[in-house]
Amino acid sequence: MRVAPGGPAVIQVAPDVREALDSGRAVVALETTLVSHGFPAGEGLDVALEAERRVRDAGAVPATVGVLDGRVQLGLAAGELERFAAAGESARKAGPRDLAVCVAKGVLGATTVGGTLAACSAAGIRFLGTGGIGGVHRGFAERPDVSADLGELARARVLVVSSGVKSLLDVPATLEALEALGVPVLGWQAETLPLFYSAEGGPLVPATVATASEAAAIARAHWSLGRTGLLLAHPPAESLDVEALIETALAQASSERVTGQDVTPFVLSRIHRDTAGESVRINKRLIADNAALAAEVAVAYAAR
Ligand code: PSU
Ligand code: MN
Repeated sequence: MRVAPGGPAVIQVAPDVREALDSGRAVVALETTLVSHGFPAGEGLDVALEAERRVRDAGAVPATVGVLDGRVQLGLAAGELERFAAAGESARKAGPRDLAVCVAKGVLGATTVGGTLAACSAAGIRFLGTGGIGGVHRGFAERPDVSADLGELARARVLVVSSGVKSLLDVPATLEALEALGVPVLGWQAETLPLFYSAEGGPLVPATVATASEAAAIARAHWSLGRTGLLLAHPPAESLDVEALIETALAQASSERVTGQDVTPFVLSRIHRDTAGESVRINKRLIADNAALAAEVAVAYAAR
């Protein structure tokens, strides 16, 4: 093994990703929390591979991010990706605060959107696709819980494509927080923010975009003016109303004293269980569609 002077590199970029970045070609980052924690055991790998495939089909290079063997890796080999899927809940959910701990302790860290954004900033990747970002949790006035996804979106110069904010959160409060942080929120051919599993019923977005090149132009203008990320909200192609299930699952989480980083995986797993696979199917589809849209925008951005 070759070790750089001063010790092994904390951040490692896969050769195909490095080459694409160096030649100004489109790169899309993907996260691993959804691979390890977002789906029933054994299903995460397919989700990850399908997202990578959709990124490639759209003409970009996927860089799936995770922490393993003491390094933050951007661009995972199939065998590495498999480790995140196989680990499931035993992989550490790695937000921005957890990256260094995972590196130094050699712990397998499945990066959240926030953790992935931090890695993107370090490596110069500008686009990320995911299912739904984290945000301000319901009941935040009694128990403050705000996802580090928001703080990192305020720092990273990255455009994130998601089906809005996960609807187990307080969606209007999250939109307000994004405004306070100066993060542009763009509705993809839509005037409202999607609610993750459903396209309709969310608050109005401040701006709508019609094409990938328009989204790329806004990102370019924003980055030349400011320093934050952007959220491109992509309504899911199919909708499922899970509000009643969310309320039940949140009540259960609170009575079982599930808190902090465990809340989101707990609620998602209840929804997946109680919809007999429908929510899993919709969640898989929207992740793949968001990866493809992120790639389209990345390609448009690289084209000029
Ligand atoms: N999208 C999905 N499933 C997920 C997530 C996104 O379809 O599990 C993950 C993302 O990694 C996001 C995290 O960053 O959920 C938010 O967790 P928290 O609310 O604890 O910040
Ligand atoms: Mn939290």
